[in-house]
Amino acid sequence: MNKRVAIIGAGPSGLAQLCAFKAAAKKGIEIPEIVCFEKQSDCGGLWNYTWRTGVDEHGNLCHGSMYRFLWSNGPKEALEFADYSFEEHFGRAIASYPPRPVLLDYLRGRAGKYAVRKLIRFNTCVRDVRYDYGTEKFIVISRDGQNDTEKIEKFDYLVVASGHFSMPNVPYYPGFEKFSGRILHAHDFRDARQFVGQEILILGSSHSAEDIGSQCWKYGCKSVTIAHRTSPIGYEWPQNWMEVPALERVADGLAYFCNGQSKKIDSIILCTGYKHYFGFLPDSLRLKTENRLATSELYKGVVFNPNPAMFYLGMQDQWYTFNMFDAQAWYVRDVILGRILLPNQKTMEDDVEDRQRSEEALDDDFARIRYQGAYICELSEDTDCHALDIDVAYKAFSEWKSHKKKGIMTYRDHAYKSPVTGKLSPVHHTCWTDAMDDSLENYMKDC
Ligand code: FAD
Ligand code: NA7
Repeated sequence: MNKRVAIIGAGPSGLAQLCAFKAAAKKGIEIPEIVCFEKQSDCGGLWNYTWRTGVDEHGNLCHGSMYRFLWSNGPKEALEFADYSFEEHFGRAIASYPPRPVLLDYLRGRAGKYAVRKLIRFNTCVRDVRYDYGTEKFIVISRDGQNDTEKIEKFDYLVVASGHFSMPNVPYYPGFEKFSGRILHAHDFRDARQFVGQEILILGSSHSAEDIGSQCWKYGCKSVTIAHRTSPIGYEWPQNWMEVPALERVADGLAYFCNGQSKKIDSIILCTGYKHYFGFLPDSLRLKTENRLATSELYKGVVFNPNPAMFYLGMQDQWYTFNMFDAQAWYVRDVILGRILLPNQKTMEDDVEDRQRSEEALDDDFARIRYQGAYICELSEDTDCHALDIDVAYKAFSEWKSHKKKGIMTYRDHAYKSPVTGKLSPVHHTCWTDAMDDSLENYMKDC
């Protein structure tokens, strides 16, 4: 097979694609030539923490949106790789909400198991892609930031695995330009200790708002005020925490909300979500979708309908992550290998509409989690992707939800059953509110 495949990104999605091809090769199946472009100096995507904000060391947009002391915000049992348990990686069962370095180590361990590193060009940013309709090739222009060299290459298939939680959505509110405190987006939040003693205002009422607020609270900010545009998050928050309706304006160090209330504030953190952004793609190849479970334009959530030689991984809003990327990557691999034949254009477009209609009929998060679990199973059924016990993973999710309801600062102290080993994970040695050291070494201390 003398075809060439380009993969953009060596985060969890890109790594899944590399592992999928390697798994086929191990079975003696001939695979195409693969080049994975990664602009960072190592793999792991968002899990690869950087202190940088703005631009990276090579002048590219800084990818990282994760921060120090970030602990998994969902149970690890719900993202476990079916072919590589946490127990296999760490040599023993570990607690259910690992901090970021532990999950990064696990991800890299799986990449090591499949020996995919040599397929990745690190420090290499894809700057531009074009499609030549005559030769049916993708022309990929990349820059090696370390050697300051450019390459122009041709590929038969393109897999975009560049993530979609990196380009901040930054709204404006009157008075921002005169506010003397710090205004930053969650993308640039790096360390809660910068807000010790401060009264912070958070805009947004989703995952980032909840977690960054919790971080700031845990590390000693004076108060947290969360302003919601649509509806409050609604947990029972600690005393120095309040939820208020939408922000109207900021003036003289005070935030004014649309119910007439006002509050003194020192810093504003915009937890207002991210944009699907692909600065390296022309309009004809660029995915345009909302952050939702059933993305627009993608047959089976991965094949780009306007050009089915192109694929996108991990572009959905995510309950499941690592194991969903696996199901997607195995599916994409089999389309590229010709083991799965794509239907006609109309069927592919109808598939998107059907999925979106089904998503719109879901009425709560439990239904949404089940929907995404069913999607993983649907894709996996068409390939030899390792089967995941989705019911056990779902159970971890549903217990997680109820634990959060019982205590937003204590839910991480619980443990769940692994869908891979079937064993109940141990409880962590320290309660999350007291666990200030997020290092791998500390986490792995005797449980
Ligand atoms: P990413 O991890 O974003 O990786 C994309 C990769 O593509 C990066 O390495 C990037 O450098 C590279 N890239 C981008 N553009 C280019 C280019 N032009 N050229 C070359 N390389 C490029 N998920 C969970 O399961 N649990 C959690 O607790 C959790 N917490 C999160 C907390 C935060 C703050 C955020 C933002 C996300 C969190 N997530 C969490 C979700 C996260 O999106 C996934 O876990 C996962 O990282 C997505 O993998 P990905 O490979 O699709 O994208
Ligand atoms: P999400 O889940 O996309 O949420 C974005 C939030 O921002 C959501 O509550 C929005 O309110 C709110 N938002 C968006 N625009 C505005 C404006 N203009 N004003 C006020 N509020 C606004 O992003 P997250 O960062 O929380 O989560 C993304 C990932 O990062 C996730 O995987 C996490 O694990 C970490 P809405 O409800 O639409 O009114």
